[in-house]
Amino acid sequence: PLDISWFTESMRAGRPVEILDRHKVQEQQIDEAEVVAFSVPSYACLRRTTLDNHNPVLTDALSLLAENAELSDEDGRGVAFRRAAAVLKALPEPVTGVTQLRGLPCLGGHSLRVIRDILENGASSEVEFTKQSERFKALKVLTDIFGVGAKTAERWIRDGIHSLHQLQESGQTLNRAQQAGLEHYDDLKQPVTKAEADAIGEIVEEAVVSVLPGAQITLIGGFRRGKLTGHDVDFLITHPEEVLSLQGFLLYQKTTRNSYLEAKDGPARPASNMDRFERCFSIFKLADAEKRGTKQTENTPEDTCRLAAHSRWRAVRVDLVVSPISQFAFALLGWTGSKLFERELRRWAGHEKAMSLSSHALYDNKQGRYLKATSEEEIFTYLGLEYIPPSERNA
Ligand code: DCT
Ligand code: MG
Repeated sequence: PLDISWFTESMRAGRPVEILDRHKVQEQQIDEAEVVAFSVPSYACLRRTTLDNHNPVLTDALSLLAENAELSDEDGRGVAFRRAAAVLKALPEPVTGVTQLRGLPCLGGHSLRVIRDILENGASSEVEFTKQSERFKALKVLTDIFGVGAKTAERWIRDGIHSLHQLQESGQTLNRAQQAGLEHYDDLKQPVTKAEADAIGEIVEEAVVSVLPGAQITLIGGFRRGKLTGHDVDFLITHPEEVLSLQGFLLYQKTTRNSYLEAKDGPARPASNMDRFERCFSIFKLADAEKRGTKQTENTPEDTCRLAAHSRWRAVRVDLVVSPISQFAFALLGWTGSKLFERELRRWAGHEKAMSLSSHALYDNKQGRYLKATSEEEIFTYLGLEYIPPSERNA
């Protein structure tokens, strides 16, 4: 009989991928000796996914279809493509034929068709068609505006607006976020570098600590997972209620209050999708590197005008999340990402452990109580998972 202990062992250990090497296969005299098979656990939170992706062409194609589905209000299809892409990201080497994918989880007929198309013809007709489609291009351009979601873009497209120029000419009323988004469109489309993230981190830290001595500022999101660029910079600030004194640095800000009350709220899963942190989506004004050399102090309105007129700076999306100390570990785990890794953690908690995990707390449905944690490691332990460091959460 086929010895699969290597597989069950790695499943138990939560180890990602075990490659069935050719020699082992030949020893076992399996017919498909030429096929290198992969195996991957189906929950992304059982896998270690680094940034070292061996199948970028395939994962880019599936991610594009995921994005198109998400922009078209087809979240189910979006998640299916995201899961398929994430499985390929976890493979230890490039896929060369679809037979290698036999038995892998999360690869439905649709995703397999796309993969086969690319492996056999060099491209997927569906992906190429989507990329060229006027609708997809318009959805992309419009949702790239800070403050514009899929629903708004959809409405504008129905009104015949497909480009920024048409939007500006249309006389549509834009809210403050969208006005700022349009104004800084080109800047915000430029990826943010780690150096820029660090520079912003220093400014945020100084501002926060001056108001809240002892506050903790942690870089979260993609940069915490080791990414070198991002679409924004995400920070977790551990302190309950104070308003940040970043006037002069923020070109746009919108804060939401933390309305989470453990005692009153019952299970951790919030009623709406929106996490109930005090949160500030902002557009940050970051001076060019040479300007940053000198210590930045708070800008007066005159400074801001002068800076705008004479010196060079760029706008950067900055997402500030504030959490009370008691929720720190949950916020850290919940905001480090990737989005799919987070989704899979919550699915694992709910389906396999009868627990509700959010960015605020972990609730054990069987015991009927909240489980306290002060570190991410403790939360993984409660969930019966091997600890996965941020750099391996890039599902
Ligand atoms: N997050 C999540 N679910 C969402 C949105 C966000 O779990 N619907 C979490 C996971 C990542 C973190 O918040 C920050 O979000 P983004 O900045 O959108 O993601 P990112 O991984 O930091 O990507 P990028 O590097 O492009 O900023
Ligand atoms: Mg981010």
